Amino acid sequence: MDAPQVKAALRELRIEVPSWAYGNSGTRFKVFGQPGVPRDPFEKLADAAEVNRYTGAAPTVSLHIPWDKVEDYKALAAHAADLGVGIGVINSNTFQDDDYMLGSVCHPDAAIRRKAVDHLLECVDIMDATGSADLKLWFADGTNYPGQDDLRARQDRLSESLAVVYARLGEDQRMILEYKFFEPAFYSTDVPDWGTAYAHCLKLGPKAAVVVDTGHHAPGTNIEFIVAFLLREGKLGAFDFNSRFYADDDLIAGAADPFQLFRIMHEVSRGGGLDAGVNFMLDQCHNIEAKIPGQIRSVMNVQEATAKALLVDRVALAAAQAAGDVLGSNAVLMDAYNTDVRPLLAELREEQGLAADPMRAYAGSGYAEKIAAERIGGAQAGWGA
Ligand code: LRH
Ligand code: MN
Repeated sequence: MDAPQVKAALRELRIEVPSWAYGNSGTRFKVFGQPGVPRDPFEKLADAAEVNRYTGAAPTVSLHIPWDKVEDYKALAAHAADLGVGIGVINSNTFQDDDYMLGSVCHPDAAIRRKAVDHLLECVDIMDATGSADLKLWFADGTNYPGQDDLRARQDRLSESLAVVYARLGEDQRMILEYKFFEPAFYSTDVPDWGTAYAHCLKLGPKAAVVVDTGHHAPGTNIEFIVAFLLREGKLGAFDFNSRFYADDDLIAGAADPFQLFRIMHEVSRGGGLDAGVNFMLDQCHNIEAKIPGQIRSVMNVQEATAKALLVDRVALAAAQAAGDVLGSNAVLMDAYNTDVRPLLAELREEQGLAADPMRAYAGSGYAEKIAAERIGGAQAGWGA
């Protein structure tokens, strides 16, 4: 692709931002508050809209229920529209209720499983109200000690619960299933890896696909292989972009390993994933850094990784690969990766009527000072954990 073609593809790239990135977050050791943090979903949407204002590439916001519970979801969707954004994926939450200590949809007790399924069905009702297409399911379900529960029976319970929710989905709705290899469970997790998620999605049907969260893999996992495989099977539903040095650190996408993000976006673009209905989302926590700039930086990092991936000379790469030219084919990829795409992206932004440098433009907007002054009192939003 030449520069104009890369720009054309980048104009179509949409990165969904998570409402919870604008609230307080932290670790079991401490959750630090920050000035101006939103107190409700309406204020979260206002902050998310700032990310779209300066990047032009983040027009939807994913919600998390009940963190974003409101009386009137249509009013929330209308508020989003007034801000120039839309409500995206609806995330369920079956990991914070006291009843879910031994699991939710995999819990030994049928009444607890029913409660969890009812929450998932409520999330589909919310999708009907907000016009959202995707129900995102991540389950903390698992065990901490060998023998604590029957691993096979938990899969039976999971499969049964998912089938009930799948049957409720509307024509244009999907369920996207996210896996994670550990935490909060420390011995077994019921959806621990892409294979388990893929197998359940295959059994459910065409409206079920897999979510790849970059922080949910054992160290050393080749995530771009998983991406290539799921794309080939038409079962890559969405991404939760973030980065990590150790575990599910939920750091800024590309911050810890920009080369990995490039390799992932190379497999995405090579596999047709840029126009295959894959939902590109951020799933991050800005525990100590300013949240809106953190989100703007994250969108820019995904844009940069994608631009580099689109610059890969596919013809030269295919020829070198066919010739078994190990160093040659690797060099083709590294040439693209080592290309400074920031001038191209700055040019694209100016062509879109945006500031060339979104971080500088936001810093100069006075918005951070405005919300810090206005948002006095009330309870700052957070995970409520
Ligand atoms: C779980 C997870 C999931 C969300 C939560 C905010 O670790 O990645 O996607 O529900 O973070
Ligand atoms: Mn996630």
